[in-house]
Amino acid sequence: FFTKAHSPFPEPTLDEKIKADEFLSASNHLAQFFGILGTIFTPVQSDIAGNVKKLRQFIEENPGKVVYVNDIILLEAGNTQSISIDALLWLKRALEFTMLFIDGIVCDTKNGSTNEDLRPLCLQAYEKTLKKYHGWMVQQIFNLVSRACPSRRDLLTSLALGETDMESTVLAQMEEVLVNLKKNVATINQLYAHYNLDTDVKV
Ligand code: EIS
Repeated sequence: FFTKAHSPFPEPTLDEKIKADEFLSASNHLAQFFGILGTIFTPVQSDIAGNVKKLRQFIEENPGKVVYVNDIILLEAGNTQSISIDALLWLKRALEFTMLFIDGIVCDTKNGSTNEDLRPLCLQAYEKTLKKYHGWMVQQIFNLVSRACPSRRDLLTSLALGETDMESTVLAQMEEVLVNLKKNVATINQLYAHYNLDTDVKV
């Protein structure tokens, strides 16, 4: 699932710009990660795909103006009700959650502290990222849904798309994806901080 052939996250340019098209394709691909986790997670996949769709729409409506994700912010920073700024913010948060969850799996493997039960990593990632933006109701839903988190073994098998004996390959691919994913998230965080666009309004 995490192979190179599947739209990788772009390496930011030297002046920290992120190619919009590649970023959105990679985000859409990563959204499918939740479909792989199980059908109960399809709403998550749809939420992320919805963010990507809104951003693609914005790019279409501004022909020739958006090459980089940064351009979306530059064009919309003054608009207090920008759909695109909201969509990118939620997309970034979902990516950040996914990134920490995957990072947890990779780190535990390296430290020799693997656990078949991935729910603790899922909850840790949640607490560091999405929780503060979720009201009571959504937190309860998350808590419920997180119980359906697959075991480490099942997850790695699903990510190998049915092939056997792929565990170390899949883990190496996860680690590879994390490199640019982390850079992309960091760059978007800097942009939101710089233009003071982050909000802690809860859903
Ligand atoms: C954002 O979603 C949109 O993304 C954004 C805009 O519409 C904005 C509104 O200001 O909201 O509510 C979403 C949030 N997204 C905010 C949560 C979606 C997750 C799906 C929740 C599951 C629903 C199940 C329904 C069941 C109903 C039962 C009812 C019983 C009575 C391994 C475990 C992993 C678990 C989950 C990981 C979560 C990832 C991330 C989601 C991001 C999020 O928090 S916009 O859209 O701007 O494009 O218009």
